[in-house]
Amino acid sequence: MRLSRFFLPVLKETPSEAQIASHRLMLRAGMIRQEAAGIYAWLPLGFRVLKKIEQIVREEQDRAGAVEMLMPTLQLADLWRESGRYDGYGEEMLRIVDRHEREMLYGPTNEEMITEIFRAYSKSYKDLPKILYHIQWKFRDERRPRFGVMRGREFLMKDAYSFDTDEESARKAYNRMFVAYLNTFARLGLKAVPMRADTGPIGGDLSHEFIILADTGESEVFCDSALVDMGAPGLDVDFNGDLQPLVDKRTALYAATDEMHEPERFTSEVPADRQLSARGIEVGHIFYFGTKYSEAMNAKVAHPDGQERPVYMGSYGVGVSRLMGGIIEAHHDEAGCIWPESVAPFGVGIINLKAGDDEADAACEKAYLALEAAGKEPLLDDTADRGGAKFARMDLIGLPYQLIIGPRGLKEGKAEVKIRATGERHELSLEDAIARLCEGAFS
Ligand code: 5CA
Repeated sequence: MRLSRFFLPVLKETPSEAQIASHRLMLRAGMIRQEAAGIYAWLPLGFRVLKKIEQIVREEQDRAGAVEMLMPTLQLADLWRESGRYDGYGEEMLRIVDRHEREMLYGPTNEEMITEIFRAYSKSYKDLPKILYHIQWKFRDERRPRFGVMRGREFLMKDAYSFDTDEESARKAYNRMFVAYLNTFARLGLKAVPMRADTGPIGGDLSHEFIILADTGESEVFCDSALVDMGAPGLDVDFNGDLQPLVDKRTALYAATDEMHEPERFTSEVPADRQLSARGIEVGHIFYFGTKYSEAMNAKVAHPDGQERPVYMGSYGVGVSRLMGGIIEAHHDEAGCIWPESVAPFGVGIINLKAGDDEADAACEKAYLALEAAGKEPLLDDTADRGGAKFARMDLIGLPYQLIIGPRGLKEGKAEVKIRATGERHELSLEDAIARLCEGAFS
């Protein structure tokens, strides 16, 4: 992409309404624009990151054996009357009436709809187990939308739903999602800690929130610090094998959100130097709720003995749009964002220090085409702005690598590579710089 053609409305001033770094940086770097309280337009730079996050979430769901589909945002109120949640959900639900006076709502979650779809087609134990998911916009009329995309009213969620014949098999689905989440968040450059959590309006008796630690997080959490540095299981884990040991290894250590916190257990079980009480951002939440919805909505399958019984279910959410705020909270400095390579909107920023100079233009063009062909998604700053403005903007948008090309360096055949995360600079021949960036040699 050439910056002269792109749409990157960078703000000079720090917007006064933004209280946390990720919100400030997303506004300043022209990633989002607020259209109403808690409702955002995703500008091109932000949209690119959102798509990358979404894709990683998708790949790890697929790897764990979940199957993607897409359900609508609008739902019939009657569906929610079947489960008994229509009245109980309260003011957070955005209720809509269509031209035929039919009561509808903008979905805050999809347990009812997926249960309705499942029961329409699946009648036998032979159809199970199944995990279905979609990545779709949700609406919750939060009383206090704040911190930008962290607590929005309209937000993008991945929600998966599992269907099993019994509790033991449902537990395996829960474990699959548990492990998939650890791998997902690690790929996004995050250390997410699974914590025992309250089930709230989703219901059920087993639930974990996945929390990334950040001072600006909305949740208060308590955990054994050893959990924070425990790595993810890794992409080679066998999802058909026994995942229980991987889950047990993590759930054996104390970790709880404030609703589930037991101060006495915490101080007696966790060695004093590992007692971590901190704030965190909830980026995922998984629930096992057995037959809560299947019983209410009559979603049954015939078992081998010919008896029909309600299916055992769980639901598994990831806050896809919230993750973008979470990633920035974890990866930024005074100058701007520092994207992990896996979600960076572009891979390399090429700065032409003198657009209009034939030699500089030709060198930038050469680098641009080579990086583009190598799949590195370059962003070429070919604007007429001053060098200082270009450096500041490139730091602000936080691409992992910068390739700086100007007439002075070119006289000696040189260009500069800057690593955004460390500030490290390498002076190289233009050819070497291009070749090494194409190879990913600085990763
Ligand atoms: N049906 C279940 C799981 S699929 C469910 O809705 N779970 S949830 O309520 O915990 O939401 C799942 C995830 O969505 C949360 O972990 C959080 O990361 C994200 N989320 C929830 N509310 C918001 C919000 N207002 N703004 C941004 N993200 C949100």
